[in-house]
Amino acid sequence: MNSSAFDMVLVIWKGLFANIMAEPAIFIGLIVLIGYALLRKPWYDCFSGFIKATVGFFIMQAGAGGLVNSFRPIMVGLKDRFELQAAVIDPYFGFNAVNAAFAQMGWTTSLIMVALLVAFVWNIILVALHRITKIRTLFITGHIMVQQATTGLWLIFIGVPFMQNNIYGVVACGLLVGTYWAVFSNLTVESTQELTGNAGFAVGHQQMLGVWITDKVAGKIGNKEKSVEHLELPGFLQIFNDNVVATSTLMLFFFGAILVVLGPEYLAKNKFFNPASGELFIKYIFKTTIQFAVYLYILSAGVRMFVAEMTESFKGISDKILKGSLPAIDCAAVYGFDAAGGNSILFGFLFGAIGQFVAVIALIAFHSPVLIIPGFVPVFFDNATLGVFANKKGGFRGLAIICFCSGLIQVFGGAFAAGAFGLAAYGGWHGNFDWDTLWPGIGWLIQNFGSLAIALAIIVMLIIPQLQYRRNKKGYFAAANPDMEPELSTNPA
Ligand code: ASC
Repeated sequence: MNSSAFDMVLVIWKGLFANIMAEPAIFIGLIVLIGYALLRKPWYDCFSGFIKATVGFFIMQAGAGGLVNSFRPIMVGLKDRFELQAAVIDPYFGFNAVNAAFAQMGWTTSLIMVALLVAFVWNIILVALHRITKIRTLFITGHIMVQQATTGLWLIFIGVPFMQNNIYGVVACGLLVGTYWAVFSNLTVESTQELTGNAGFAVGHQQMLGVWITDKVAGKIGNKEKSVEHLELPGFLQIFNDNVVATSTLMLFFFGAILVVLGPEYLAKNKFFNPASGELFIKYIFKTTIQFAVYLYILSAGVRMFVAEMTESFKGISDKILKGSLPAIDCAAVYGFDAAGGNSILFGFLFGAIGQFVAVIALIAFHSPVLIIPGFVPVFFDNATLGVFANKKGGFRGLAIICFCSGLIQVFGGAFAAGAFGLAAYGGWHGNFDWDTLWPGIGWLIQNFGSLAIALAIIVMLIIPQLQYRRNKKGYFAAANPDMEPELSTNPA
C-alpha cells in the first residue's frame, strides 16, 4: 500500500473508532440492529432494539463511570497526601504513563490505533475461521481495547529494537493482542454462559484469565451451597441481605475511614468537600460513600436492559455472519447476574481490597524499590467480577479466598511490571488482573527473547482453544449457541 492510501485507511479507521467502537453503547446498539435485521424483524423492532441496547449500555456506563469518578480520586488522594512516590495500578494511569513515555521517546502514538485495527481484524479472522481456530468470541469492549493495545505496544517497542516505533512492531502487537482477545475471551464462554443462564455473551475485559482460574478453583476451595445469598445472618444483621443496605453501610465504614485519613483540609483544598457552604464533614462522608450503592444500582439496571436485547439479536449475527460466535463484552455485564443480588460484588471488592492492602504493607515492610498505590478500577471491577463467579461455584469461602489472593497478586504483579517495564517512573501501570499475571510474563519473555517470544506467545495461546475443543467436542460450539443442543438451553434465564 502506498503512503497516501495508507493514510486514508488510517483516517477512516480513526473516524470509525472514535464514533462507533470507542463508543461501545452505540457499537452494541448497531450490532443489535444488524442482528434483528438479519432475523428479518420489522423495522420498528430493529429500531426499538437499537435504542434499548444503546440506552441500556449508556446506563450501565453511567453507573460504572460514576463509581470510577467518585472513588478513584479518593484512593489516589492517599498518594498525594502522604507524598508517596509510587505507581498507581489502574488502567487509566497506565495509559497515561505509556503516552507520557511515548512522548519522551519521540514515538508516534497514532501507531497505537493501527495496532488496534490489526488486532481487531485478526480477532474477526480467528472467529471466521472457527472451524480451524475453535475461537467463538469477538472482543468488542472498545475502551479496553485501546488500553490493552497501548500497553502491548509499549512492551514490544521497549523489548525488540528492530520493531521500535515502526510497522513491524505495530503488526506484531496487533497479532499478539488480537490473539489474547480471542483466546482469553473464548476461555470465559462456558463459565459466563453458566452464570448468566445462557444470556449469550462472554467476558471481554481485563481479568479473563482470572475468571477462568476462578471457575476452575472456586468449587475446590469452597462450597457453593454456602453461598453469599445463603449466609445465615443473625438478627439485625439480616438487613445486610438487602444489597443497598449492605453496600451503603460497608462503604460508609470502608471509604469513610479513608476520607477521615485524608482529612477535611485536604479534601477541601482539592475541591471535593466544601465547608464554605456550611457542609459538615460527616454529611460529606455519608453522601459520598453511599454513592457507591447508588451507582451499583444504576449499573445493574442498565445491564439488564441491554443484555436482554443483545441476547435476542445476536442470534442473527451468529447464525448468518460470524457463525457460532458470541460477543465478548465489559465485565460489568455479569453484575446483573449475581445470584446474591449484588452482595458478591461487594464482598469481592472488599476481600480484594484487603488483599491489596496487605500486599502494600508487605512492599513497604520489605523495602520494595517500587511502591504501589491501589487504583479503583482493578480493585473494584476485577475483584467484583471474580467475586460473582467465585460465589457461583465456591460460595462465600471460595469468594473470600480467591478475591483476597487476587488482591495480593494484583499488587505484587503490578509492582513487578511497573518496575521491570520502566513505567513506575511515569507513575502508573495497567494494573488489572491479567496485566499483573499473564502480561508481565509475556512482557518479561519479550524483554529477554525479543521477537521469538512474541511468536511463541501467539502460538501457545492459539493452542489453548484446541485443547478446550478436544476435551468437549460435542458441547463446545453448543455452549455458545445452546439452541443447537436443546439440553443445554434448559438453564433458567
Ligand atoms: C476498566 C476500565 C473501565 C472499567 C469499566 C467497567 O478496566 O478501563 O473504565 O473497567 O470497563 O465497567
